[in-house]
Amino acid sequence: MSHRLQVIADELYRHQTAAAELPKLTLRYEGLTVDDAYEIQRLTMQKYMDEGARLVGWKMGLTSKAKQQSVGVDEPIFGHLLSTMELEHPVLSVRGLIHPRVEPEIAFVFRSRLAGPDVTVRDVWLATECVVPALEVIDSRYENFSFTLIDVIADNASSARFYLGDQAFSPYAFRLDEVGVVMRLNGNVVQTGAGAAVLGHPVKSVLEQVRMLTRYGAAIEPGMVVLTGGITEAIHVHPGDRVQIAFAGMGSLELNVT
Ligand code: 0L1
Ligand code: MG
Repeated sequence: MSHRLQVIADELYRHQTAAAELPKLTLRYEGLTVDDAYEIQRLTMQKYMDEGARLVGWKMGLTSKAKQQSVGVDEPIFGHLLSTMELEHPVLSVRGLIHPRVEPEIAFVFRSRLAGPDVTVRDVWLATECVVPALEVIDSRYENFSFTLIDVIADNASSARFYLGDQAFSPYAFRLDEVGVVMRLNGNVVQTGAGAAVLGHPVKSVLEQVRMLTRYGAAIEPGMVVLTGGITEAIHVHPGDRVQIAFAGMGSLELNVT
């Protein structure tokens, strides 16, 4: 393990836990690669796990064309989901966050392990226990939410919090690419979208997740959750805001921001 990557991971951990912005790593450290960025992410997450957090799943990011274009890439990224990031109730405290944004997602929960380069869509369905309406709170630790691909991977793909709805659904109940989503902020419609925004179909995002994890020697383990990616753009939230997300056929989530 490179000393330089550990130094960067320590710096990111300090900024994440202090909710303090930092300038892009790529402005200050030359020659960082995508593999370096995933190693920085892993080392940073390991520090939380050393403090008692558990790895409960993975998140896919940059899964829509719009988001990929905004960062100038044509591939998704992934991050860790830790037990300390999960909201038990749909209440988001902005304490400990810098400039949080909320996005609607479809989560998969797994009954069996998925690993290896040859996993197929059929394997994903067979391994899936249920799907759940979800939301992710992203909070880039970089100044002005400005970063390159390498910066955002190192910063755990901007993930900060997540919430899973109470009601789980069979993955066979309806077409996930046709699930329509309407997001309201304080009663006003601010975003609309459909599951197809996520790499054409959220199941493809899980497949991509397994392939990327395989490259880094990891897997989807039984009981894990995967957030498949934002169905709409993320919206900025502030104390006092109320976010309602209606998932057609999957019920609604309501998040109060304090
Ligand atoms: O979950 C996501 O797609 C976010 C990935 C990072 C990009 C951002 O922070 O906007
Ligand atoms: Mg997301």
